[in-house]
Amino acid sequence: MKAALRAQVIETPSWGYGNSGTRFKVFAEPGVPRDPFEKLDDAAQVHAATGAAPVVSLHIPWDAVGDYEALARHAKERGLRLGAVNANVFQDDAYRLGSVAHPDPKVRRQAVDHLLACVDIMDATGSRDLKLWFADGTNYPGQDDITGRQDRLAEALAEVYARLGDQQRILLEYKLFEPSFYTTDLPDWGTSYAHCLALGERAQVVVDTGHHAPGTNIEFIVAFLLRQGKLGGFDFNSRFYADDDLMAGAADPFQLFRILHEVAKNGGFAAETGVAFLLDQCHNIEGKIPAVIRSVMNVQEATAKALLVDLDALRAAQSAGDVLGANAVLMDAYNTDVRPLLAEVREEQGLDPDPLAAYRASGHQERIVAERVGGTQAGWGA
Ligand code: LRH
Ligand code: MN
Repeated sequence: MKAALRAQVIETPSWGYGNSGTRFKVFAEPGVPRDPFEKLDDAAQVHAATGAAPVVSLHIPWDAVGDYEALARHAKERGLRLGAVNANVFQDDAYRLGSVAHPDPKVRRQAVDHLLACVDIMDATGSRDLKLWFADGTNYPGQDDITGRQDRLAEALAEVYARLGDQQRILLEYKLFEPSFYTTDLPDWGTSYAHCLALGERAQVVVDTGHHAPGTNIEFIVAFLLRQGKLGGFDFNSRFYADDDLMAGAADPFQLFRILHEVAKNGGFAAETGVAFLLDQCHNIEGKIPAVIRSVMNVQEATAKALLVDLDALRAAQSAGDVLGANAVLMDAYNTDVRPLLAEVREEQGLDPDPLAAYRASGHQERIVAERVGGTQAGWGA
C-alpha cells in the first residue's frame, strides 16, 4: 500500500496555474505565471511539496512556445516531465458551428491540422497522450444533422489516429453539454467508447468527473471501461451542479473514493494499465498553487482509503449476499482517517508531512508576487 502511494503519479494542468474562471468573471491573482516556463516553476512546487505530481499537461495554444524541446528541458531540470497535450479547437472564431464536425470542410481541415500539429508537439515534448475534447454540437433542433456530424467526427479522428507514433495514444473526452446546449457530438462515455473502438487500441476514453448529468454513477462507467481495457484516464475535479471544475474531492470526496475503489479493484493503478490521473480544474477565487496541492492531497487520501478496502472480506460478503456486510467493508475503509499514514509516507520520502505547510514555508508565493510584475498573466483566453 505504501509503495502504491509512493508510486502515485498525478498530472497537474498547466491552465490550473493561470487565470481561469467563469463566463461571468475571471479573477486575476498577483504572481500568476506569464508563460509556460513559469507555469512549470509553479508545478515544480506542487511536486516538491507532495512528491506525487511529477507530470504537467499542456494546452495548445495556451502553452504555445517557440521551442518545445526547451520547455521539456525546463521541466526536466525541475524534476518534472510534460504529459498530455490538450488540443484546443473551441476558441477560434471559425469554430462557431463546430470544429471537426463543422458543416464546412475548410473549417474541418483547419481543426484537423491543429490536432496534427499537437502530435508534432508531442514528438518534441516526448508526450504519450493527445487529449481531445470537442465543444462541437448544436444549440437548436434541426440546426445540423446528428449522424452527419458523427461521420465528420469519425473521419477527423481516423486521420489523426493514423498520424500517431507507436507509443502515442488518443484520449477522447466526452461532456454532456456546454458550450453546446442541444446536442453535443461527444456527450457521453458510450459515444466516446464507440469512437475509440472504431479507431483502435491506442484510442481510449477520458472520464472528466464534471462532465455527467447529475446523479450519474461515474464509478460504474469507470468499472465498465476498465473491464473493456478502454479507460485511458481521468480529468479529476469536483462539482455541486455542472462542470464547476472545483478542486478534486472537495465537493464529493465519497464519490472520488468510490471511483478510486473501482480503479484499485480492477487493476487501474498498475502502470501497465496505463490510466492517466489528471487534474482539470479552474481556480478562480482560491490561491492556485495551494489549490493544486490540496487537490493532489485529496486524490492521495481517496486513493489510500480505496487501497484499504479489504477485498477478500468484500467478496465474501458479496457472494454470501450479505448486503449490509458488504457495504460495511467499504464504509470502514472510507471512514478510516488515512492522513497519519500519508504523513508517514511523506516523511519516509524525506518530505514535510504537511504539503501545504511546506509550500508556505518555501517562500515561493512571496517570491513570485514580487518578481512576476509586468507582462501579461497567463489565462485561458476565453
Ligand atoms: C472541457 C475541459 C477539457 C479541457 C478544458 C480545459 O470542459 O474539461 O478537458 O480542454 O476543460
Ligand atoms: Mn476536462
